[in-house]
Amino acid sequence: MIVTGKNIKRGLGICAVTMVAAIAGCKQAGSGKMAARQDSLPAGDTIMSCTSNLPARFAAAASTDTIVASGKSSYTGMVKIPAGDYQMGASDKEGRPDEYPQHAVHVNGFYMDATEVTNAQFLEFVKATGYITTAERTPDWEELKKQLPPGTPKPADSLLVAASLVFTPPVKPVALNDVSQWWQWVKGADWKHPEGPGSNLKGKENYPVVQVSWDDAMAYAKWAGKRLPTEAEWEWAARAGLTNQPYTWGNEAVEKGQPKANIWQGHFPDQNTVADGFARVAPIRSFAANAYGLYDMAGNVWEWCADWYRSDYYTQAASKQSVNPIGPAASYDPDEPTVPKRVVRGGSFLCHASYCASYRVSARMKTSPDTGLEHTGFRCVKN
Ligand SMILES: [Ca+2]
Repeated sequence: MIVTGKNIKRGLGICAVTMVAAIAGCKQAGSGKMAARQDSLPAGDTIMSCTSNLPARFAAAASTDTIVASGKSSYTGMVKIPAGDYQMGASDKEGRPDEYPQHAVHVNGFYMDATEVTNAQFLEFVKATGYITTAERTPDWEELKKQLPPGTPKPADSLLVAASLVFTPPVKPVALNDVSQWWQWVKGADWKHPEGPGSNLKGKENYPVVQVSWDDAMAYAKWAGKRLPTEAEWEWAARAGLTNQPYTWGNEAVEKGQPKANIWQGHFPDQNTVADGFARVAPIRSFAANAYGLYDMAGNVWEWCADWYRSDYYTQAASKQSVNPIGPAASYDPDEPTVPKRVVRGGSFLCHASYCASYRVSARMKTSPDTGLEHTGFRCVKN
């Protein structure tokens, strides 16, 4: 049975008090196969957006105010991305509605980290600054309720704890409109314990740091003397000089030939054949770089961008010349209007063709800036 939005909420009880954060790996209603599924549902049933019905995400506010640039900023590990003009957005019919219309963008040249920021790099930052990430802080209800619809009751104290979202695959097929079937709010999950308190970073120095919020990524970037890429820079870099190709490597289907990226193979989210060698996060540089020398611009972990997310931003952007666009002035996600969100790009190890094709260069997703997830990290850029 397809679970409706109504009984999902009932089933989750207090855990659905907030439905903050975004999940990667989702096909929004209104496009592709999800639209087809929607059409086949009995009247009254609704495919919910991938950003709804996530287990409670009670984040604490972080601040970068106390972070000071290390003064050791370098271009080591970065590659030069040339200036150029391109058509931003989906050029084919595979995109979600927010990838249209394609529109002309000019981007100045910049440097970009060749890889996602690693646990070793993030550790260096934490050691130097004493920074405590969002997921390690106890949430403040007074702050939290500002993001929630008016009248939302205070959740149980047992839920207002330092925690983060961990991928917890179900043992059998589940309705793909209910991300709470594979995401769990886990006390003690944070960047040092990405899969929960029983996990650690031993041997994972060269893995991308995950369970970091947008605020955490901004703090790191400030310390490193860098910044987060704009969404336009990110897509330009992912396209790597190719024109209107769907993937960072060109147009060959993702599952054809040699593994091209760390994604999901098999049946999502209950069966992963691990044909690409990785069930969860993979070490950086495990797959071929794109033509600019950038690794993992598709799959592995989602990457935070600087921009606010607006579902209709491309409609606005198409009406004027876009030179080094920095995104909309404010966020608006019609799926969760009370929750401001930032853009994430690139897809993750949870992306699968049947459900999410966010390893496509134009795919956009949105996540509230205080959210940490096991499949979300970042890389930096520098002028
Ligand atoms: Ca994989």
